[in-house]
Amino acid sequence: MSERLSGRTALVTGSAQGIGKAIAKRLAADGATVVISDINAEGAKSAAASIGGKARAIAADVSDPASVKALFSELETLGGVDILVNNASIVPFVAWDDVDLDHWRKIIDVNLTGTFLVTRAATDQMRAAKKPGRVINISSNTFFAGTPNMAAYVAAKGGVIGFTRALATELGKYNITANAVTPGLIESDGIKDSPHNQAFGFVEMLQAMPGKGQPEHIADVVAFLASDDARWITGQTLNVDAGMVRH
Ligand code: NAD
Ligand code: 4PL
Repeated sequence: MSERLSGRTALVTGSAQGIGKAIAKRLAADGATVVISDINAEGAKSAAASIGGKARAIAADVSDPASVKALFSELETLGGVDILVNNASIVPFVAWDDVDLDHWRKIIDVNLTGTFLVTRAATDQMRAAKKPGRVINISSNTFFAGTPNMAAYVAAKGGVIGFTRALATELGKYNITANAVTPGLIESDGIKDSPHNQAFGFVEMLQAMPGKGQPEHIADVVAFLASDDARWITGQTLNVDAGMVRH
């Protein structure tokens, strides 16, 4: 087993289940100490227990500034973070006629503002410690495809890509890179329990390669972006969807 991330601490938000959990597992396999953070405290604990070793759980709501502050006070006692993966998100399936201001605000708050809040705290900590750092933001290929039933989500995920580009510019001089990953439809825990689960047939028809996207397909790419091999990549958006969209 490769130990390319040994000595590094990674925070993965929204990692009690799904893609985030697979990312945490893969970073731990590469030797990182991983912090599983999620609004679901019990889920975070069991995910950390399932990974074992150097994994630990700290509950937090990425959209709540006080909760993010508490998370980073606790992370400070662990020596801070080297790798941040902004993965926490609500993945809605809401018909356009039901997209009202409350829904819009909630999705922007968690999926875009949550990414800002956690990134603000993490990169301030990296800079104070004079450590090189990695920020990896999980966006979505729905930003390219304009996927139906998720207008607020698509807007938030586009915002995440824009933020990533600006962040790369702001933080390059501190040796902190910022990149985004855009998964296509992935058979995660959340997707299996949602109407999106019905879309695999259609999505597979558009993919260049057959098969259902799995959390590990994303986790392996995130681990590469977190590794030294990716040290000259910043401000980029890496699309990981078996060729469903080509941009
Ligand atoms: P999921 O619903 O299975 O897991 C999301 C996790 O985020 C859950 O554990 C949930 O509790 C947590 N979460 C939600 N709100 C939170 C908050 N305010 N604070 C902290 N944690 C919170 O989702 P998934 O399918 O694994 O998606 C993971 C990421 O990948 C998301 O950013 C999603 O937008 C993105 N993505 C998913 C797909 C897909 O098809 N599964 C495709 C493209 C992008
Ligand atoms: C192609 O990010 O990328 C459904 C649900 N279909 O959340 C996503 C595709 C969904 C996606 C996504």
